[in-house]
Amino acid sequence: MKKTHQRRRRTSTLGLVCFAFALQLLAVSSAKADDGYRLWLRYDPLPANVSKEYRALVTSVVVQGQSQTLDAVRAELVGGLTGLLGGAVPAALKVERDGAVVVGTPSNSPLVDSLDWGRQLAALGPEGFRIRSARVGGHNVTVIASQGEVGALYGAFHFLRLLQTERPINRLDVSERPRLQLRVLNHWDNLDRSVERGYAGRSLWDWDALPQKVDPRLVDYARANASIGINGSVLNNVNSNSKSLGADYLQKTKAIADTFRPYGVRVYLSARFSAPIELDGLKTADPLDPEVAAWWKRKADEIYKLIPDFGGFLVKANSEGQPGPRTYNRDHVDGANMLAAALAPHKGVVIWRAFVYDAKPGYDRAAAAYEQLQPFDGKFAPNVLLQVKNGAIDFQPREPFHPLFGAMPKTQMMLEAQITQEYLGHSNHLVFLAPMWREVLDSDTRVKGKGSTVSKVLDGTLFGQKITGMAGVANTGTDRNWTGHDFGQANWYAFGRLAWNPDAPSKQIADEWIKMTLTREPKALAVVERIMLESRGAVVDYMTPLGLHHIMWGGHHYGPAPWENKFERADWNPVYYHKADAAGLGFDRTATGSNAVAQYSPEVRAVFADPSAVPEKYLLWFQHVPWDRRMSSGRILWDELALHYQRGVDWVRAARKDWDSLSGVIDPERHGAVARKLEIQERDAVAWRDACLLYFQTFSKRPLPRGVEPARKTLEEYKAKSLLQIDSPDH
Ligand code: GCW
Repeated sequence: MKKTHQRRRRTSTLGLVCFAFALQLLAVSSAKADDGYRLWLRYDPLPANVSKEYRALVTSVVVQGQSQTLDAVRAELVGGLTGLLGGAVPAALKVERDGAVVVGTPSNSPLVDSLDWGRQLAALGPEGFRIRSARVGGHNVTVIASQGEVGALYGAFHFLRLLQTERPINRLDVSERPRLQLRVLNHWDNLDRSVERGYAGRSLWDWDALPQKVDPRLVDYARANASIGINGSVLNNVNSNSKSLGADYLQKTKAIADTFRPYGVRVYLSARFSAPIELDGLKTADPLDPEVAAWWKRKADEIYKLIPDFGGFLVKANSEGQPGPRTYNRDHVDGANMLAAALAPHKGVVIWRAFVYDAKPGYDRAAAAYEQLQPFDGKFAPNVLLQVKNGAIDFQPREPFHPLFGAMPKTQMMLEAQITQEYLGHSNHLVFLAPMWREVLDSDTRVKGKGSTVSKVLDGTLFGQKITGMAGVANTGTDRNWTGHDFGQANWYAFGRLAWNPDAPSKQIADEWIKMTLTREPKALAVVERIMLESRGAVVDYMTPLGLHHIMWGGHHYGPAPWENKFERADWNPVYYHKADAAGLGFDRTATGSNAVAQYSPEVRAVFADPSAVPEKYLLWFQHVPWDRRMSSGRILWDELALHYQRGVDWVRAARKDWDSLSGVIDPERHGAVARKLEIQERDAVAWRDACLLYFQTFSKRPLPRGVEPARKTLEEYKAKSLLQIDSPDH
């Protein structure tokens, strides 16, 4: 009896010691833990030797003038610099010593005005800025100046980025202006706070609590956007509910717009074409009906009374069941121009989506948007932009550039990129999307000779369009780290940087983001950068190599299902896209097939249609080729395909090892979270390889080449459950 008691006492002492130790551990690790909320605006202290140098150059923040935007500039700089330099950098009213950071516009800052930079600043526009090391009042200072307050804010973020990325700031002479005007996030957020294709929690907009209560998080959302130059946000899903345009919801939207305004983020709404019927009982939404046009005019007036800087309407018309002008036997121009007329007096724009395709038997979906819209070139009103997805199908891991780019020289065209990873492993896969967007932006349409790149179509260099822009379907939600996967933040960041400068290199974007967000330790930086830059190629390898596309599972598009053929619409089924048969694989879009290649300029068409010239990365997108077609490696198609899948799997395994090696460098919370996601990514990559190869093998009837691992499960097993139905730590 006594013995037992003693033993128990000993155990409990041991227990206490363990508990204390655990507490200590927790204290140590939680000091370093990071939940990712701060994104790339962390402002943790720089290494002592670095901050010492900066300290001499940065001693105070002088923002003259008063406005919400200027308050934001002051707060960001004081907070950011104080954090980075590990000691107070106070706000001051005037330049009292060396190291002042003077920020403002000529009209709100006498100091900036005294520099006489009016001409240069005018050339950079209200969103552009100039940062220069200068002498003011006998002191060495840094001046951040712009014609507009938002430009000054952008300049402040740029300056902070220089410090965050440890760049020299002693002899600054920077001039920047955004290359595209509308740099807009598209939120596919529904009014019930679900997010279509959202994988990071719920919608950030709490419609029930609005307008009385505005979540303070929305300020951080706006700050984050401003820090990368995003200046617009379409709040609601393009599959839209007319309620968003009702009087009560407009009050809520106004509250959001008021919150975003100091940060230069303008609010837009997706407009449901049938809203006049649904909200006010009109008999029709026919765009040529005068009552309908008058209704939209009144609606626009109502909106601008509440939100004077409202951006405009985004419209998904006559696509996937959405109403539109064609419902009334009118065309896209009738619809877009009617809305444009309502917005024009207020300087608003209509962003008309080009994602349109019909359910016609035997046609090629990839050719549909061009067929429907290209004939309208030159017919759209001056305040209409056509928003075109990067490729002709739908945000696949790889698509050749959309044939509409370059094909409508008299139409203002925006690019629609998808930041959220609908087809790229949701928020489970680490995929850095900048290289994918670069591929499209750098694609040469050849319409005006060599060098007629998509980025030149977009920024107006090629055709001189007046309004330019780029949209990104957002990946944000209420998850503490905003994007579900910590690396999803990098895609939000990359979108902003590319919309600002469509020629920005992926490596530079990755480098900035890593330094600001994860680590500046050189070895770790190099490892993470390599993982990021390779990741998109890897996802293409293990999902859809050599031009395959749209072979994802069901409606959720997660995981492989190349066998799927159950949707009543042919073009929603994977078998429609890969066309595997005993003879070979791939969609024939040449003259012997759908001839969609004809939509490209003659030079591009000649390449895509030529079996010996088409880049192998697009081979199965454009051509149906035999299983034993010789590839540039000397291998036959089947072997090459199998080896690509294997290479994708191998990459994920290597990335996991590399990531594990960083465990001491990156805070444990984010390191652990990413490691768990990479585990899922490996599981998924294996499933993709196995399921696709097992299935395609039923046609190719060939053995797996050497170096490709045998499948883990049978084809039947892979067909039985989607990856979303299989338990995994996080999904
Ligand atoms: O990518 C597809 C998605 C739909 C989306 C549609 C579109 C908003 O599967 O969820 O709807 O495209 O872009 O309109």
